[in-house]
Amino acid sequence: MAITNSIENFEMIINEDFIKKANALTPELIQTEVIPKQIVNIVQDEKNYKSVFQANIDELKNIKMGRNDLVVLDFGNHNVGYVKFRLVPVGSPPDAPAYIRIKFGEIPIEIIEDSNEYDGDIGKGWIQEEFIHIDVLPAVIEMPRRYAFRYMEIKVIDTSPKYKVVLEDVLCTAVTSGDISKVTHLPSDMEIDLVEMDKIALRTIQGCMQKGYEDGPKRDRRLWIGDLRLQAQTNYVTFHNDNLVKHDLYLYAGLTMNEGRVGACLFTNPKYQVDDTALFDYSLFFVSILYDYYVATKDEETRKDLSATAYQQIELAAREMDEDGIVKDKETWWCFIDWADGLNKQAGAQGILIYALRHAIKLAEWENNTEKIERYNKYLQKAITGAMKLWDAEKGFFISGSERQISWASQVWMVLANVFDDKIKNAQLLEHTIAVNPKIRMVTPYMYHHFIEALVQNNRKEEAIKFMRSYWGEMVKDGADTFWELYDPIDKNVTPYGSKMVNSYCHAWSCSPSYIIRKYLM
Ligand code: RAM
Repeated sequence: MAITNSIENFEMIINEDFIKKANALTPELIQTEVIPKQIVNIVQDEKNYKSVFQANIDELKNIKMGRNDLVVLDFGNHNVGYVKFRLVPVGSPPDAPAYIRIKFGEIPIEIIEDSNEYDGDIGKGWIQEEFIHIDVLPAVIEMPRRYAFRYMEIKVIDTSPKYKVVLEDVLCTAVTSGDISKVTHLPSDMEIDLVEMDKIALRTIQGCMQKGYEDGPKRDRRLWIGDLRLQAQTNYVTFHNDNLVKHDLYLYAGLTMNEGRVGACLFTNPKYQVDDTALFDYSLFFVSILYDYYVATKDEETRKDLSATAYQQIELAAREMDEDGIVKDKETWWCFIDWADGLNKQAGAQGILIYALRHAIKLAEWENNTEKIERYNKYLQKAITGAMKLWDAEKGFFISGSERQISWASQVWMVLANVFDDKIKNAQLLEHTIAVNPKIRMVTPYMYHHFIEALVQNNRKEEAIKFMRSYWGEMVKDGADTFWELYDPIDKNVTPYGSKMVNSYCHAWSCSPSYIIRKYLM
């Protein structure tokens, strides 16, 4: 499904002071030079595409390529950066341009997929593939974009019958604003598979740490606030780049849309621009991100600057409750929650409103704002009453929407919102969900993150670890170097975009194992 809905009569409201503060916080990127480690073949086994060793990288100089020859280079792990190489002719003087195709893949299958077959809903331009004519040889080719990849394939479409080409000096300048030296080592008694998951999660968030917290360095390469919340939480226990969170918070508050609503995502190039998409849950998460940021940093100035923006998100969301305190459902793509097909968002949205209200009350308490404390407590009581109207005591589940849908996501968010205010009941609901396994399941690591956190917070650590293993652990077994945007161990071809070719395989919201391990399991 493409994200197409825009808000009506969209306008952007700019707060220049906030933009100035964000600008001053824009990080310098750390650059690292990476060279390919080996030459590989991409092969298919029973269930997967994988790379197998073909030759040492030193062999590259001996590989003379003419029409339809190709070579796949393996950089050893996932990188985000700029690539250059030299193309040198061998044989007679080049009597025609060299014409080459270059593909970059985060995972092996991206090298195999044929972009001509792409028929997805979102822009084909996300596929990392370039066609280049080189008129004068030898030449240094500096690739035009920043790529996210482990594998690079160079295919010679043609040279001429009289000459071939050889590749030399292939180099990637990898970039990030995440300094790995700031991350502490896990205790030596941590189980080995959790250590491995943590390593992959760290690489995932590091790839997304650029001039802001991007959602994915391959796609969408922009700032999405739902992703930011998980990145920021993970950052506080790993990279400690709190200024990058602050930078993004000022940008979101500095570029709101109609009525001061925080947008779902932001563009930073060629200029700062809020997208014309608003999502109920994503706007509310501004409140929670500010709350988390203050808890982590005690930065009074930022809290004071940005609390008005947070309060406005509460006012806008509270309007969406009906007289019974239930968040009104809509037909449109009004709230995100998860990419699960057919998911009704009402109960999830109800939970998120309660979750954010609890944070807004804290923000109000920190500034002794009695008017706000009272007001938000009233909203909170109303929203909890509304939530309980969605409770189906007979079934033992929260229902959502006019069809009374029962999904995993609805239960998880009501638990995180602590509607019952009772850890035993919360845990029972989670266990009931696991036992019944409602057919509207979870398909993003983002939603799994919330499920795992709900388990840990309600004394179900062992269960949480078990699910981390059966989800992120499975991804590791399927060859993840960085964690993927979408993953369903039962349906490995899951994608909301009509084609897996544009799925992102290093995605911000998937970095949560490092957060869970470092916050709750140490
Ligand atoms: C997709 C991306 C992004 C997410 C939105 C809602 O476009 O995965 O990270 O936040 O959906």
